[in-house]
Amino acid sequence: MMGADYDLVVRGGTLATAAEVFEADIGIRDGLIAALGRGLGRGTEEISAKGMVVTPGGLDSHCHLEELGQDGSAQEESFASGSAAALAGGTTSFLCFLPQWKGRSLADSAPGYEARARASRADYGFHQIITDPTPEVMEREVPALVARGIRSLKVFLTYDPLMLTDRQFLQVLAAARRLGAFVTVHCENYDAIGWRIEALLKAGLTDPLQHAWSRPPVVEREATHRAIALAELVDQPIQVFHVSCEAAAAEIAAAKARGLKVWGETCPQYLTLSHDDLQGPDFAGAKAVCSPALRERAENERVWRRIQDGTLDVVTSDHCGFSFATQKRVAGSSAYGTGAAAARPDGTPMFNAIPNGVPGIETRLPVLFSEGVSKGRIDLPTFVRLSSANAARLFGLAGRKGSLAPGADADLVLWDPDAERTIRNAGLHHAIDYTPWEGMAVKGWPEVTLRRGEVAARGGEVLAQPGSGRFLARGPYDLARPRGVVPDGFDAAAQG
Ligand code: DUC
Ligand code: ZN
Ligand code: ZN
Repeated sequence: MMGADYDLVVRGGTLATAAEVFEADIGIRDGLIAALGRGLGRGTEEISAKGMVVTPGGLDSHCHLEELGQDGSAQEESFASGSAAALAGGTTSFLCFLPQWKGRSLADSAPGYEARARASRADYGFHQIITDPTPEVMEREVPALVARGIRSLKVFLTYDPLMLTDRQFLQVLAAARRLGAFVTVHCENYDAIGWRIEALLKAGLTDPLQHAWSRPPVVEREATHRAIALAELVDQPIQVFHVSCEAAAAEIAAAKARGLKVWGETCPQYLTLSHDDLQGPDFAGAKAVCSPALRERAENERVWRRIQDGTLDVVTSDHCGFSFATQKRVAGSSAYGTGAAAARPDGTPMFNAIPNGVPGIETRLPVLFSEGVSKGRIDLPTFVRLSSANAARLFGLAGRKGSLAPGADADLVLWDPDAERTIRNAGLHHAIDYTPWEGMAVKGWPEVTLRRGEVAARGGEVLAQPGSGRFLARGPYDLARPRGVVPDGFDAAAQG
């Protein structure tokens, strides 16, 4: 008897790529997609995808897992738990963050972090956060990192322990340009936030809702405008992270219209949650404190429109989990906050000392599929671009991730487009004690997730073992190259 043609055939699904939707089988060999077509030959194993939509596995290019604080302590969400949640939610790879702390080298800022990441069940890579761009860091450590395939830098324009001045930001942009690295930016105006916080506290306004009042859209718009202008000055491609509002998105749209290499990211929280979620009994609003802050309800639809018109290219989770019982209710328990450990008489933190972040690595794609595809706001190719394909292009993983073409990693998700579920924290795999989407009804569910040709999750059960994820080293790629347009023809970045 003849041997099988493939290790695995996923048969009879409706395939969705970044460009089109069509019926085909997928033949998989050695963890890679080997062939697409109707009536493919036999596989040693076969999975029926009849009635299912098959997309590339999700690439979550922005999440915080087991991140190390200044004191070396790690975030509660481990690589093992966070990656289990990712796979159950249809995400097969992610990019997370190596921190740097001011006054320290990169090597001293995150000892052992890469070893911790080896426990991941999903494929993973890193962005390097830069908070202190000394010549030693930028001229010795960052080039070595880039050579090892860590080819993107993240900078913050706010948060005391993290923020860069404009001059430092320019230095990072210039170094990235010389190295062919990509830069991602958290855009909020540090001084404006500090000034508003002081005034709110003086007025005795300390509830979680005032987190949003302390950093309204204009604060994000200003920093987005500034980040884009400085990137234009240096001629360095950037992505603006977690766009929460029309005002900031409009800055990105204007930059794109002028031909700049500027891309935008948003997250499900800015598409579905609002000021309403920052209020509620028993300090529940703290669960939805993240930065940029949630906006008024009407803003959700404006952000959807910026997805529809192509301004926003990627939807990530910005998963940054702090359990309600142990962290959200504990003042100043993370660098992602803007206050000292200031507590109110009942022991809950002032709004500015609540750790910023929401957990969403598992719910990212079900929420996007349901609110986007099932409700008719986006089509399937747009879903694929937002959930994996565009991130793969932006971060040097095109051809490997976010693609259903032969030669790509066989990372696939089989969606039941008609499945109706209710999101419950009890059913999620992350380590956090709540989800901001508790009780949300969704239509469309990732029933089976394949990672490099293996069933990694099925029906809510995670099968991939800790340590089975692979590090994604990223080489040079065109999208990260500058345009070659500098003011007066003088390339300041090239001077070192
Ligand atoms: N915003 C968050 O809400 N959490 C992590 C970091 C960030 O920028
Ligand atoms: Zn950020
Ligand atoms: Zn983040």
